[in-house]
Amino acid sequence: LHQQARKVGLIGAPFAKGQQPRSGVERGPDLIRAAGLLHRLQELGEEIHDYGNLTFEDIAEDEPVGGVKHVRAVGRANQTLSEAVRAVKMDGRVSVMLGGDHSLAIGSIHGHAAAVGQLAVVWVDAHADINTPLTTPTGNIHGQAMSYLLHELCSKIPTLPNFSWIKPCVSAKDLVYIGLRDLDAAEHYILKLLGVKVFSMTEVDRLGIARVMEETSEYLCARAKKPIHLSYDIDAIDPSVTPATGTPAAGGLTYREGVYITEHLCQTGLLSGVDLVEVNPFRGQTEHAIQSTVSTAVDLLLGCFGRRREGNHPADFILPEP
Ligand code: HAR
Ligand code: MN
Ligand code: MN
Repeated sequence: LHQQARKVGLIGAPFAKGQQPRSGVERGPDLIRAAGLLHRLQELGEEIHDYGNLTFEDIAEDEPVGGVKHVRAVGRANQTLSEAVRAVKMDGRVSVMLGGDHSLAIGSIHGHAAAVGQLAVVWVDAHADINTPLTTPTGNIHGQAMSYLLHELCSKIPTLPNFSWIKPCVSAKDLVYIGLRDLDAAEHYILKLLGVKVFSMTEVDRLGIARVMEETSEYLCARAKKPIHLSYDIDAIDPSVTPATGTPAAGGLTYREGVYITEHLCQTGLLSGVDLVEVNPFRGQTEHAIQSTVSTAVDLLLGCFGRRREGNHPADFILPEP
């Protein structure tokens, strides 16, 4: 019943330049820590090391490139993050990256793959974040992260300053999306073109989350059991539960569906890297709205590391005798 203790490495990435102006999402890592994440992971028996927050270089001249914003800063920040995640993986730990905005998935997934080789990626999000720099309607790189990582899209990606270190490292067949409900036409076209496995909110409604997760793990493990990278955007959850995020989208996952995803992936024993991104306290209207968002983020992470709603107990639990 009790999961084997894992070694976990926590990286804070207080970075906001993948997402328009500087606007609060850089507070995510400290807020999630302040909600007791480390202590609660330790209670689950995990051996956790906090590598602290990364510091990111300020780049003075960072004019948009073909409409894409903060290209140089995002490129450099993700290079730093990629190295940090790679080091955590080399230490034999499951990497946990607290964002920051979702552009950070570029570095997190890149560094994970650099350490362990081929990955399966489970991307839980209202959005597909697969615009290319040439299709982006906003210029925000958090809406493009996956496009830089896929082998199948590399011919569609122009040369960008500070992006030359990126090597595409994920195959379209090793990617599963869950929770989608707000896509641009180009994104929808790309997903169909590449035949990416998608469980949009429609499939969650039709199949139920248990079947979605069974099909996800069957699909990803059909060929080989690759280590799983879970990239969890808090906006996948319904904004009634997690309102403090930059681009909320109605009709999201319930708290229970959101947690079920993490419980299921934990039980595969293949979870090797996790991102928890887009928690933005400045977007919460009330203190309660912020707390609900942050505590949900913590519960999602706990689900990844063995917390069960049925309860848990340590492997060496001894019942006291009178
Ligand atoms: N699709 C839009 C874009 O490319 C919006 C992206 C949304 N923001 C996110 N991503 N939080 O998950 O800009
Ligand atoms: Mn996202
Ligand atoms: Mn999103």
